[in-house]
Amino acid sequence: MKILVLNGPNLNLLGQREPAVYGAATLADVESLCRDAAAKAGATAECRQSNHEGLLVDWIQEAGAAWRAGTLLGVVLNAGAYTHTSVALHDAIKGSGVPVIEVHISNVHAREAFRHHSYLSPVAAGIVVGFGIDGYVLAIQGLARRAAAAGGAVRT
Ligand code: CA2
Repeated sequence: MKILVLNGPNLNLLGQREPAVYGAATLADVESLCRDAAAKAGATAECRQSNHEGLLVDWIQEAGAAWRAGTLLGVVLNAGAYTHTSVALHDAIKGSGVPVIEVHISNVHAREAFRHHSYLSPVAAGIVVGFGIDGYVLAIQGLARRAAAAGGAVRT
C-alpha cells in the first residue's frame, strides 16, 4: 500500500535558509526519511512537492480516487503557507474523503498569529506540529496504524 507525502510552497528550500526554524535537513533528506519510515511500516511512500496551490488540489483529488480504489492508505501533507490561506485545499481534502495528516515542522502556535489558524485542521484526520522533520515519520506511522487497526485501508 502507498502513502502520498505532499510538500507545499517553499519547502523545496528546506535546509538552505532559516535553519533555526526548520532545521538543516533538505527536502531530499525529508523524502528519504519518509521512504524509510513507510518501508518500516510495510508501505511505500511517494513524495511530491509543489509551489502551486492548484497542483496540490489536483494531487489531493487524485489521492481520493486511489484511496477509494484501495491502493492508498492516505496523505501526509505539509501545505506550508497554504495551510493558513487555502479554502481550495480544505474543500479538496473534504471532497476527496482521503485521510490527510497535516504536518508542520515548526510549532506554528508558538509563532506569528497568522500561522495559528489552519484551514486544513478541521478536515484533517490528524495533525502533527512542532516535532521537526520527525513529524513526517510520526504521521506515516499514524496512517499505517490507523489502517492496520481497521484491517486495511480506512474509509471513514
Ligand atoms: O512549520 C512548517 O512546516 C510550515 O508549514 C512551514 C511553512 C510555513 O509557512 C508554515 O506556517 C509552517 C513555510 C515553509 C518555508 O520553508 C522554508 C524553508 C527554508 C527557507 C525558507 C522557507
